[in-house]
Amino acid sequence: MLLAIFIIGLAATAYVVHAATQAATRQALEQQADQTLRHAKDALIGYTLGRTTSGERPGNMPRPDYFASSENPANYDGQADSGCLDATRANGLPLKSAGASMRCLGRLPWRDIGMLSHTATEHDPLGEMPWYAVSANLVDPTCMSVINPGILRMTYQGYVCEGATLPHPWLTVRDSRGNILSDRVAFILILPGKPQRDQQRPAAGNLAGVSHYLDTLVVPESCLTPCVPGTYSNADMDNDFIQPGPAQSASANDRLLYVTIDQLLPLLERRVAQDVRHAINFPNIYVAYGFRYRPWMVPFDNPGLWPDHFSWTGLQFVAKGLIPFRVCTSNCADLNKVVRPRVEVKQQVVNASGTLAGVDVQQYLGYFENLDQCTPKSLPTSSNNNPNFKCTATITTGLASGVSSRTVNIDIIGMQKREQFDDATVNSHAKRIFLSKQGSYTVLTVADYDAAGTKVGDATLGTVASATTESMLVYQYLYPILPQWYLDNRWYEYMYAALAPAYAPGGSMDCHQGCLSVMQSGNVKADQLAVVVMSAGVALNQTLLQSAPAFSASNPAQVRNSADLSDYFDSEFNVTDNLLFDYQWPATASFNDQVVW
Ligand SMILES: [Ca+2]
Ligand SMILES: [Ca+2]
Ligand SMILES: [Ca+2]
Ligand SMILES: [Ca+2]
Repeated sequence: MLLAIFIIGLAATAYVVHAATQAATRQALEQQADQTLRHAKDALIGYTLGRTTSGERPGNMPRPDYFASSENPANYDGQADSGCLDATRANGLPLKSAGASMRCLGRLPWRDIGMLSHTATEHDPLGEMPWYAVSANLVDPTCMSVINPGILRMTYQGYVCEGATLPHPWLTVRDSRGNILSDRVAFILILPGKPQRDQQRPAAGNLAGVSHYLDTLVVPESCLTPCVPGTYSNADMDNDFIQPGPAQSASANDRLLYVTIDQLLPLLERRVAQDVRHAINFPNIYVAYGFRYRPWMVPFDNPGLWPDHFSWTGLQFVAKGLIPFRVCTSNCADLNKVVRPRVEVKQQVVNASGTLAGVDVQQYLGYFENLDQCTPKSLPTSSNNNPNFKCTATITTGLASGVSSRTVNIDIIGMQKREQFDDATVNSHAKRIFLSKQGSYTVLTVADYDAAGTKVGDATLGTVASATTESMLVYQYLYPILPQWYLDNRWYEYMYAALAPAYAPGGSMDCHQGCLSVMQSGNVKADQLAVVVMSAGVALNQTLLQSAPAFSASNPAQVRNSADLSDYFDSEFNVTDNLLFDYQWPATASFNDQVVW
């Protein structure tokens, strides 16, 4: 009897231990699955925020990877394929890259998004590699030609390209009883899990399509309310997805993680604001030229009139306002060079001796231009001063026999400056300063030295004879450089910047003269700032400045485009003329200004 009780007790303990082990194993697998999904989500967001190479833009999402006949051979290689599924065809193939029936649902292009640690095989029998559904709005730049916060107020009313409405719907995700969790989903990651019912995933030959990974779920008429009875499939290309519950895992085991466009867009907006801040701060790299102050902004105007209205700004500059910019698509590093001397000598008097006799001394003028080794002794800031430019270099290769080093100096003193401004247009927002020769000056000296340091030859390009054109040209770009996608996607309609008095052109760079501060919930979050960039976010129904009951979705507080700052920014600090700015993250229904510094 005792023995029997002991055995029963042992069996019961074993059962409890077994059940506990099973539960722990299941929990560990679920945690692993969620980690895979989160990892994929982070990689996807990082990828889309970083799409800045030529022809791309932040916000474009990758297309999925299919077992597609357009590839040779068809494969699941982790790379995006040339289009998306076609909902008008039974298996969705062949792929299409435009049109109303485009459905972007396939295997995660893990290789493209840099998720290199993944080990799932191409046929993935255990369903460890996420599938990926993305709204066609984010993979169709021809139709969705602009991605900026304005798309959050656009609705889908049928397939229209480049209109005032969305070309494609956002995706819908439902809970296990068919209730809509969100119908504004940008993308979904779906871990398929092991095969269900008659799903088959052969290792060779024709690898299986979406219906062998993603499941169908029936929500019965007898479902617990609130619920929406029906048959839901994650494989049927209807932009509508369902998350099976734990109780349904015997028939449907897909595991979903989704990101709405309302979550994705603020990340994108913050990234762009950071790019703008970086562009405004370009003088930072010219500290050696004494050029640390930041460029002026231009007066706030109706941003919807930009960029055509850019020229209206003429030469008006202010410390707070819209951001004048210059678009650059290639060789961008060359555009904001503060000083770029180009010496154009019409006649020269060369006196050369020793090893330099007979050498074409004038070639060194071009040498300095290429190496950009000129340093101004005084940076021109007014129209009548006389800046002095000086360049020095030592050359140790390609020299004559017996010469160990050759020093080259350009020293031009007493240049007379006159300014000329380019017309401000979309493609050229530059200030140029021309320096004209006046009189005769020492321009170039060259000297050769042997190994012992003894001078063995020298040359002087002693004077610049009278010439009718400028003999020296200095480019001094004042506008931040921003990429083509910034212009094309009209981000300038959202961006606004403030410049601390201490860092405005000519400022002391001493915060006693006035710097900027960012506040969070009444406390200082950051101070002593030279520049603050704000992005307005999408127009809100109510703001901290304009709240209920006067304002609502049908009578929104903010209407764009507008010449009124309170149609863009949402708090007292952010619209008034002071040195303080309000920051909140994440955004709320009444405050969505993004502030970066
Ligand atoms: Ca493929
Ligand atoms: Ca599944
Ligand atoms: Ca569906
Ligand atoms: Ca706002």
